[in-house]
Amino acid sequence: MSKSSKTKPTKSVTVHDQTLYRGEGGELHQIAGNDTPLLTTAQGGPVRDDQNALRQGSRGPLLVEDFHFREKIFHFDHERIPERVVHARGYGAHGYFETYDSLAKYTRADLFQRAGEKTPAFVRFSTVAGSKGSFDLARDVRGFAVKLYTQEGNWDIVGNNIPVFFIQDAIKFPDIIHAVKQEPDRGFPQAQSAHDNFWDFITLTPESMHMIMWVMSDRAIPRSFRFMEGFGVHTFRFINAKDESTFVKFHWKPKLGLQSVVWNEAVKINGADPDFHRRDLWQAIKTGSFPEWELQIQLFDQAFADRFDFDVLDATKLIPEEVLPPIPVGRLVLDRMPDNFFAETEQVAFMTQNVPPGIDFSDDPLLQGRNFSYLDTQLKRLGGPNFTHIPINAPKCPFAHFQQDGHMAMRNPVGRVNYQPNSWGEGPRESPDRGFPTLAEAVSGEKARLRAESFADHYSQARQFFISQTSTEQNHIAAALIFELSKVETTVIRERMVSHLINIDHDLAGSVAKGLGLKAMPKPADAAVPTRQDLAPSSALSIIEQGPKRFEGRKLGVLITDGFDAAVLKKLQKAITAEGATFEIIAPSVGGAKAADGNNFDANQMIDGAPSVLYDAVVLLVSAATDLLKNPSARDFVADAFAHCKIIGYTEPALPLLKKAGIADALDEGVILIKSAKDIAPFIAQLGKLRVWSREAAVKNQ
Ligand code: HDE
Repeated sequence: MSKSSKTKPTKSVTVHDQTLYRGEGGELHQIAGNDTPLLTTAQGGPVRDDQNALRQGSRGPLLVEDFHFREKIFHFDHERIPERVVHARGYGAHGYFETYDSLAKYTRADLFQRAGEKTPAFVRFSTVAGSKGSFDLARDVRGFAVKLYTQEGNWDIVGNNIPVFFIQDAIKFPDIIHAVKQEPDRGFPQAQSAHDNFWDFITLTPESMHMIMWVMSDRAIPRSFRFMEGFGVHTFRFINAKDESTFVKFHWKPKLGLQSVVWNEAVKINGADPDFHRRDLWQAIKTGSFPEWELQIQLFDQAFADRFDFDVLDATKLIPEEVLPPIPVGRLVLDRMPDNFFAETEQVAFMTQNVPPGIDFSDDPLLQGRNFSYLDTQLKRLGGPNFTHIPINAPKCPFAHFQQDGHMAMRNPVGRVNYQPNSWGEGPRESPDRGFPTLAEAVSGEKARLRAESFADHYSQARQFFISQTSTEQNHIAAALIFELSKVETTVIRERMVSHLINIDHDLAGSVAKGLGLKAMPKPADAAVPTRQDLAPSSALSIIEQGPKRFEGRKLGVLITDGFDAAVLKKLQKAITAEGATFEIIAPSVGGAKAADGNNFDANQMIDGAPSVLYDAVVLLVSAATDLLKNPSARDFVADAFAHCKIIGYTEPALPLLKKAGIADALDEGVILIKSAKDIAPFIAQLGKLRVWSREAAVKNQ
């Protein structure tokens, strides 16, 4: 054996409180001491050297007998499981659901029987189209999947942040998903719907028009998971102890109100912090600001379903909250991040068919198709039928069955009995009283591939959604359509979309046609049913109307430079904390800045790494703008905050920076001078507005 292949300890050193020794090649080895666990192989064998593979001679080939190297690399090579075919990028958290009052009148579901009952929960938020490593601020639907570990088994409400869907029949799901994902020949675009295949499919599928209005609205670019609604989408059923059924729709309402970003901001956030939504949820939970949603339900009977304007089994329709006001029944609180992302968030398996006794399905053909689909996807992703043995998927109530064996079986039965009925008087048995009751619904009809006539109106609710928006939000929808369609290379597809828009709203169609530079207006698309003009606007559909009116849960960015007024900063910090909001200090370097009183304040971010898109409002707490004027990041910081209609606080010496950003002549009520600490209170009072939307038109005309 050559001398250099030995790894005898030569000299011990201490690094970060750990005793290490240097091998002969100079490399550092960790020594397992009394407090440090010994590194072993997966088989438990102690490892002597984890820095060098076994080789012949110091510069020779590696040896096959190195079982430690082989096992380590083998395991690494198999670390990935297939990402979800949809909703691949997601982020989850633990929490609980608390029931307000008994709903025994409507459902026998155990979790709704007792006021104050707490049910453990795991929630995963996601985008739909992008891969696992894609950015958070894609224009996309957000998944809002809730797993409730009830005393009668897991209940998964696998919903979205939009209450309707693109298609009416599950058989079209592979088509819509193929169309939105990367085009198969070129492998792009990633996490974007702005391309020909998507708009080709959409414009050939009029049933998607209602959903498209939502996806082109700011709902598809939420500011945070914490500020978005969740919806069960389909009509479900409650079943009570007398086997009586009531239809039900589920809505999650964020306690902090709704908020989205603007498109230009979304594009920039994706560059500045692709994990913006993940970081936001992580920080909120880690700092004890636990996000909360209220569960509200729309309850109705068959008579309501019969007289309602649309078919309640059609997932492209909603029931306006003004028509059927939702009832608050409980709250969902997220208070704990997973210990391990892979084990929990990646391996969690949601399935629409997971419902406890007291919840039942409707005949919505999309829901029925989903109930069939989700088991397959778990088998593919998690590698075998025992995915309920993974702790995140295991029920938290007593359970017993005769399923056995299979890949990676972790819970193995003991004893002789693995079937029933048996003569040994052992093992679980079914219970007609306590088991899951399926509603004895009478169904009839011929087998056929059919779409009900009652599903045929594709434009009326798309129109209702559009007319329910504030003018700011309507402008955003038009701009989104123009942006997306401008990326579509085939003119006829652009025209086809405008022909659908004519059936939704003439003015919208006109703006989009103009924005796309169409030479002539196309003919309206053929409509199976003419668009209804009589549906009343519903303010529940507008984000701005459902805004928070307070700054709680939001984030202020404070830019400081040497010589700033520490008293103002301290008062600002105190006031923001009292609002339940957070702040970050930004300085030319992360080392911070020295206040006029001589004290140094560390920064959380340096200006080049913290564009204003990362904040809900900003303050320019500077004593002299001289150095900032030379820094393009500082100029963009201000110009973007203004263009994105944010509230800006500034000190007088910051004026040259406002000028440099081109906004000094356009100051409005959202740009607020802070002369001293006593100006903080009026500034904070403005923050609840979140945005000065009237500025948007001014910015356009600048
Ligand atoms: Fe899903 N969907 N989906 N979906 N879906 C999946 O299941 C599917 C639909 C939704 O965070 C997959 O575990 C079909 C509507 C969410 O893990 C897959 C149809 C709604 C999530 C699947 C739909 C959703 C999924 C992929 C058409 C809103 C992420 C990985 C009938 C109400 C859950 C997985 C998580 C995930 C199938 C339509 C929501 C392939 C066939 C409508 C939030 O099984």
